[in-house]
Amino acid sequence: MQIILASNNADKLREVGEILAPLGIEVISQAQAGCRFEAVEDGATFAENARIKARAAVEATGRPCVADDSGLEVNAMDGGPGIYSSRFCGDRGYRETCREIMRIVDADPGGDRGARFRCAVACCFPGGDKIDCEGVVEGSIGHVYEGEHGFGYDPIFVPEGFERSMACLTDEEKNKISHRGRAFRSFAEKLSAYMENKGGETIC
Ligand code: ITT
Repeated sequence: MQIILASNNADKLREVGEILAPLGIEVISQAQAGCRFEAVEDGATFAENARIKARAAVEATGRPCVADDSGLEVNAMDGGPGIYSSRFCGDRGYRETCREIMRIVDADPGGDRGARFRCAVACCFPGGDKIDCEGVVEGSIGHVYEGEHGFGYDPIFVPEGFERSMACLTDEEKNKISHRGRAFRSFAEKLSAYMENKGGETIC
């Protein structure tokens, strides 16, 4: 089975491909499906933004599409940057943005370093059906910027039960515990139940 990921983020595409491949689902990007566009993510939640991206891709391709809206929630930033994770970085790059988050958290020595990555997945079908899932990984903001794997905020996020940042994990290790891994494995289960209900017809 093949499904379109409504994303322009090559790192996400790689991770989602690796998560879903063992479950028999091949992921292609909206660009590979022949459309290049950026949906306006003006929702108030991760779930709303994921839905906006998936719907826009369904309208452009006429095929079922899945989208991921994700980000980092930092307790010392009242849950920010949250849905603004990408915009908070802007053009300055993730190394500088990560350092800014560390400065904010370090400003209160002994304060709350808690944080989490959240990922909302929305799959939309041309007929109007939808599947929604969410995955979370709890952790904390590290004291150092470290690691070469992953992307975005991984170098400053230390998952619960680990000593080092998410960027020190290989893709395979990250996918086992990550917000995205959890959300897309749950999506794969719901998709398979949905297809059984539809009588096993090929929908993707
Ligand atoms: P698309 O909307 O095209 O999918 P995007 O990068 O803009 O790509 P989001 O709107 O979901 O995606 O923004 C999520 C941002 O949150 C992303 O750019 C990263 O900076 C950060 N983020 C999400 N998942 C992450 C992960 O697994 N590791 C590190 N940072 C992550």
